[in-house]
Amino acid sequence: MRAPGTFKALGIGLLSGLVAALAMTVVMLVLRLLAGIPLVAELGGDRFLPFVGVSDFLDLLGRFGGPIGAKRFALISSFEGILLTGVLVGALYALVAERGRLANSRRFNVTRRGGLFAVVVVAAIWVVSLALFSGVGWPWNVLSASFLGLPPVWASITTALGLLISYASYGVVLVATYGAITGRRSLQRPTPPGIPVGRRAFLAGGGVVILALASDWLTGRLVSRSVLPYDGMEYLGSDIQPITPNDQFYVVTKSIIDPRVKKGLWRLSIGGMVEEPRTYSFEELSSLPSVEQEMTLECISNPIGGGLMSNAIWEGVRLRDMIEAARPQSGVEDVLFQAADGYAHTASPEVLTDPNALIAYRMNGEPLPDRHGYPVRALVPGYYGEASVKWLTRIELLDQDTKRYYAIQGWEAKGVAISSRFYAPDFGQVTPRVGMNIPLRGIAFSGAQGISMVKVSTDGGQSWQQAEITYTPNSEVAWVHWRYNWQPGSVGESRLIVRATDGNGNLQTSEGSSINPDGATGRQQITVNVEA
Ligand SMILES: Nc1nc2c(c(=O)[nH]1)N[C@H]1C(S)=C(S)[C@@H](COP(=O)(O)O)O[C@H]1N2
Ligand SMILES: [Mo]
Repeated sequence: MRAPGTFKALGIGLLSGLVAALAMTVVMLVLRLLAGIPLVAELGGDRFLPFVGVSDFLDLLGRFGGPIGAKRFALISSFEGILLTGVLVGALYALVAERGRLANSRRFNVTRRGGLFAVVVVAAIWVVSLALFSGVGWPWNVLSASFLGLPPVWASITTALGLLISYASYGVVLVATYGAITGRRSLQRPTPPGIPVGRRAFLAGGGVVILALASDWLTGRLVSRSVLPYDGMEYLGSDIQPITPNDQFYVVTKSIIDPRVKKGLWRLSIGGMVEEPRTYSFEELSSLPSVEQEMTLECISNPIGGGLMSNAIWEGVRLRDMIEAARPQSGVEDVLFQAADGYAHTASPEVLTDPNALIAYRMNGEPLPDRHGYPVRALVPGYYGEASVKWLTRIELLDQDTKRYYAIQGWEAKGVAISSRFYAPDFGQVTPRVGMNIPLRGIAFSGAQGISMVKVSTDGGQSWQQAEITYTPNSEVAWVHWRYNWQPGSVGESRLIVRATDGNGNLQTSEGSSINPDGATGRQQITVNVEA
């Protein structure tokens, strides 16, 4: 008997749910674009990706053809998930609202039961979100990300508020749309007065189209700011410069859309086990005595011969000086670097006294580019790039060993493996011939120990000749460039290998291991065919 009305109500509920979910999507996108409030996809990634082990993580990326495909999928599927949930909740709302309407019909467009249901659902989803994304019951808080660079406490508050506003916009639009379509009367009455339900539903369909277009446009704006065009960009080719130009410096980011920090809102705080916690504005930080220092960064996922390695001259304040000013307590076991994008990494306490550890704000004479951590990043020598936290907002001294993000996944080498590679010539362009003079060029890097020697073999490792160091950096924490003039003596296959020795006399290992999980080791080998 009630079936016809119930079906109609369900249909209107689904439609209203769709309108409301699209409206919420628009609100979320606007909050992300204008206020830097993380999207649910970003919060979810920060919360759960650290718990995916290195192998599963690499499998996952592989399934989407790499990080870029995976990030695009995450963004799109999260919005699909939101729409689906919104539509289903809309149907539930219809069922609840209609029951109330039968009990006390004809009073308002919103039945008391329906209104209560909407409030409870919005509140429940908000509370669940806060429980999931806050630090309550979790080792850390992911609400503290702010893509405008707000300090972590303010970021947590704005993210929590942003979620509430988003969810509330869903609730309000759902109730309003449902009420507007159904009108005052029970759906079981054959002809309610005013505009017929069908026509009102048609108008709501128009709302769907407009909101879908709006969210599509906003998504486009967001995607145009996303990391998709540059994530994982390598510095490769046969023309590797001693100092990598900023726009060619390799890039790795965990984010889908990197921060665009507003310098005026940004602060750097130093806290935890210190006598005098400090907070610096950008002006305060940049008025402290600064140093220029050359340093090479290499990603832990750089394979042998890969281009996830670059070198720059950085300017900034020594971490040591900033920590001294905050007067560290004794018993510090770990140092946490926390960032605006929700990323964090730790380094052991030696970093606090390392003269080469820098809080940097300039890169090759320019302000840090956005994608390299504007306005301020950490540079932690001797570690892979993951420790050099970009968009730095907080440094915390801790009394126990702690892991975050990539380290929880398992990417946690204690030191950088000694590495060397060839970059020239490009054997796709140059055919080696007997008697020709072929300058072999490359780089070598050891993390924090410098490079004392590079040797090259052109016979698959049977004999080794010393290469000439053609570029020596002004610090121990940057790469060298080398050259070896090769004159092929005979026709046929030649296997070229390079190996480096660090400043402490340690030889680059010949033992090959993949990047998973401690970074690649081994020696690059290139097989070329010598012609007559
Ligand atoms: N805030 C933040 N810092 C970060 C990352 C990140 O995703 N977010 N990625 C890390 C990783 S894995 C690497 S290899 C380096 C890369 O620095 P670059 O992009 O400036 O070359 O930044 C590190 N710092
Ligand atoms: Mo990395």
